[in-house]
Amino acid sequence: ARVVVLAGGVGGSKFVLGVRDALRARGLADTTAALTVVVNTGDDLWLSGVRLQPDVDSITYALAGVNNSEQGWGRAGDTERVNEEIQQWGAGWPWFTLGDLDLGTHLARTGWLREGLTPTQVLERMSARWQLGARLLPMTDAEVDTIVELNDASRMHFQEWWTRHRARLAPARFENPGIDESAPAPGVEAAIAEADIVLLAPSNPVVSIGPILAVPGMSEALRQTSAAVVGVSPIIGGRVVRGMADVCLGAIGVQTSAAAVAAHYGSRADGGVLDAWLIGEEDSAESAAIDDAGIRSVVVPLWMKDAASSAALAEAALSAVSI
Ligand code: GDP
Ligand code: FO1
Ligand code: CA
Repeated sequence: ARVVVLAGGVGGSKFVLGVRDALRARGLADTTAALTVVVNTGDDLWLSGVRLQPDVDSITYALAGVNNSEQGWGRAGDTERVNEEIQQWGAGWPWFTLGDLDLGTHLARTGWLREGLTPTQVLERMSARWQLGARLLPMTDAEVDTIVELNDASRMHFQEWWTRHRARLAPARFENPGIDESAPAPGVEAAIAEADIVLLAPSNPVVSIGPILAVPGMSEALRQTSAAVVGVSPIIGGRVVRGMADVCLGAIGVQTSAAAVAAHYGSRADGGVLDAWLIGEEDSAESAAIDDAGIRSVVVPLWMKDAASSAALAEAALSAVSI
């Protein structure tokens, strides 16, 4: 089976680990050729002269088994010596920590970008260090950081809004400057076209899946593929289980419910991107509304609390259609 997953950081990486395990359980010894992950690069940023790609790194580190799983970003066992020095210089952001090992990644990446490699080529190089069991592609090679506009029309980088202000400043809207002129990274459209199934990870619908779908050509690729498109709800029991995705949803006028997010993505039969939508038992009362919107709802346990539950969720997504 050729599987494509669209994914952000924390929810994305837990789900992608589950998909890799589910494919292995189906008897695929080497999952690299079978599993392509299209990763959100909308929350990337320049800081202290280096390019950060939080979601790309979360997924890479998680697949390599070197991630800090409590934190959800960064490396396990990292130290902060260089960060303290950056702060002493008054550089960087006092509310944003760059771990020493993590900085090694950013320096390597930035060096390669400066030498002229594209983000796709850089990610290919970085993927080669470990046996990831997946091919990772950035959603686009263009730089399309996310900017948050507040009600008073002031603007700031998404990372400042999210990590410094913890999403407590009401957002009026999210923008990805340059995204309208961007294109899917090389290989993305072909992977979607040739897939047997495309999965939307339970990632933030606004700032993780949103930017991926906003890359011109991406939604069309999802609508045109002969593969089924199956999404997994990041909302369980009417709540975001972690993070501040509810604040993001509010800014685009979408309720924090499994059915509202499904309706936001829309039915593929009706100009949207979904054929099926996995929701939790907690939200099973919303099944009818989802089915009525032309999206087949499937009720499964949605909690990814360990490797086994993540793999079970991924297997449920894979078997939501016959592949
Ligand atoms: P980020 O880029 O690090 O913010 O991570 P993502 O966008 O990939 O995922 C964040 C979302 O993951 C959150 O909004 C949660 O709703 C969702 N999430 C986290 N843990 C779980 C889980 O165990 N199950 C499900 N279904 N969703 C989860
Ligand atoms: N998130 C934080 O809440 N605080 C941090 O200091 C922080 C540092 C950081 C460094 C590198 C990286 O790749 C990610 C980092 N994150 C940090 C996480 C991250 O930026 C956000 O959680 C996501 O972008 C939101 O999706
Ligand atoms: Ca993210």
